[in-house]
Amino acid sequence: MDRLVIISNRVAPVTEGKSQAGGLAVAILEALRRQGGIWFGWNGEMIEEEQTDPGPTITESEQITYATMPLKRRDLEEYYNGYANATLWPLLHYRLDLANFDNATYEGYRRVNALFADRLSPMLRDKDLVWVHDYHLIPLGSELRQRGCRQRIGFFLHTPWPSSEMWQALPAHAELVRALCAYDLVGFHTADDLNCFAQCVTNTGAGAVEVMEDGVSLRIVTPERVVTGRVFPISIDTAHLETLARQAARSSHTRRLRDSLVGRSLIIGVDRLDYSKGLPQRFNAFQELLERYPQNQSRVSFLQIAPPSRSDVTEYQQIRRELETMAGHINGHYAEFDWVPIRYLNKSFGRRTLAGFYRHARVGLVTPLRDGMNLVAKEYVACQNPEDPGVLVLSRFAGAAREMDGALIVNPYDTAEVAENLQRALHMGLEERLERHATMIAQLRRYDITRWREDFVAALEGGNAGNAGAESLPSIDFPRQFA
Ligand code: ADQ
Repeated sequence: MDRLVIISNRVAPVTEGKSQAGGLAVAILEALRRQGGIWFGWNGEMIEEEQTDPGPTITESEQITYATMPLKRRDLEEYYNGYANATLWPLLHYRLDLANFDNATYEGYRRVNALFADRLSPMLRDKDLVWVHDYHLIPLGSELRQRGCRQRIGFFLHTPWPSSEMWQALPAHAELVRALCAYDLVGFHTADDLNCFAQCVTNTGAGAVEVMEDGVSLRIVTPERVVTGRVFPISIDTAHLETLARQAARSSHTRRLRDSLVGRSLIIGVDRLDYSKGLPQRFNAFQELLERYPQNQSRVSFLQIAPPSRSDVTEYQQIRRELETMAGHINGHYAEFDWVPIRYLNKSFGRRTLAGFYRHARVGLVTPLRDGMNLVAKEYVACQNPEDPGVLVLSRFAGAAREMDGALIVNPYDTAEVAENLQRALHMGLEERLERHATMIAQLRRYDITRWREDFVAALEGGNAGNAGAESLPSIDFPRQFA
C-alpha cells in the first residue's frame, strides 16, 4: 500500500485512544496507522520574527510520522487570522459583508503555502498519496507541483463552495481556481458545492468540465492534467458514537443534567462560536417559541454549548458579545425563580459527555446560515435512543440536510418557521419520531467516517474503487451545461 501524507493547517494534538478526539482526527489517524504515513502541519505555536525557524519537528509513533512546525507572528496574522479566517471563511460562507479583501494578507497566505511546500517536498517519496485539507491550503498543490512533485495529490474542502458570482468577488478568484486544478482529485461535501466549483472552472477557463457516469463526479480537463471533482459527504464514527451514547446515558453528567431539568424538555445546540452557525437567529427563534406557544414557558429549556473560536478575529469577538447580551435579555425577561430558559455555555465538553447530553435532548437544533456539512447534526442522530429518539431540526443551508432527510428542515433566517418546527418537534408522537430516525441512522451506518476516508483514498489512487460508496450518496443533478 502506498504511503499516505496528510496535510492540514493544524495537526490535532491527539493522544491515542483519547475519546476527546473529533471524528476527522480519528479517521486521519486510523488511515495513517493502517497505511503508514506522515501528518504534516502547524503545531499551534507562534515564534517571533527574530527567532530562527527551526523547521519541522519530527516525531514517530505507530507507523505515523508527525511533522509539525511553528509559524512566525506575521505569517500567522496574515495567513491564518487574515486571509484564511477573515477573507476566505466569510466568502465561502456567503458573508461578503464580513470579508476583508486585503492584498497583504493574500501575500502572507501564499507565503505560508510556499513555506509548507518547501518543508514538505523533501520528505515526499515517489509513490506517496498526498491529501491536503481545507481552505487554508488551496495553493499548496500547485506549490508542490512547482517544486517538481509528481505524486497523486488530492484536496478536500470542509466548507461550502459558493456560487460563481460570489466567488468572483475575490480578487484572486481565478488564481485560486487554477490552483485547485493542480490537484488530481478535488472533493466537496455536496453536489451543490461541486456544481458551483465546476461553474467557476468554466467561467475562468481553467478547464473543460465533463460529467462522469457514476453520477457523483466530474472530469475537469486542463492543459496539464485531468482533475476529478467529486462529492464525498463527510460522516461520523457512527458505531462508536452509538456505543458511547448508550453508556453515557448512565453517566454522572447526564444524570446531573436530567436532575436539573426536573422533567422539562431539553432543546440542545452545540457549535463553535462562529457567525456562520446562525446563533443570534436561533436565540430569536427560541424566544419566538416562548412567545407564540407560551405553554412552553417553564416547561422547556434550551442548552446552547458554544466554545469560543478564532478569538483574535474581530467579528468573533463581536458575535460573542452579541450572544451574551441576547441570552441575558431573554433570560432576564422570561426566567422564573426555578427556571432559566437559555443555558448558554462557552466551553467544550468531552465526546462522552456530549453524547449523553444529545441523547437526553428531545430536540437537536442545528441552524447554521451556511455549513459545509455540520457534524453535530449527524452526531445528534447517532446518539439517540433508537426506541425513543429525539427530533433533529436542521437548516436547509447545512450540507447535512442533503442526507438527513428525516429531520425537520427549516430556513434559519425565518425565525417563525423555526419556532413552529420546534413546537412540532417537542410534541411529535413516537411513531413519527421512530420513522424519521430510522432513515437517518441507516444512512449514517451505511456511510460512516471510515467509508468516507476509504472512498477518498481509493479515488485518489485512481481506481474505480473510489466509486464504491456512490450508491449511498445523493446523486447529482448536474446543470445542463455540464451534462
Ligand atoms: P466545524 O465548523 O467546526 O467544522 P462541525 O461539522 O459541526 O463544524 O464540527 C464540529 C465538531 O466539534 C463536532 O464533532 C462537534 O461535536 C465538536 N464540538 C463542537 N462544539 C463542541 C463542544 N462545545 N465541546 C466538544 N466538542 C464540540 C468544519 C465545517 C463543517 C464540516 C466539518 C467537517 O465548517 O461544515 O462538517 O468541518 O468537515
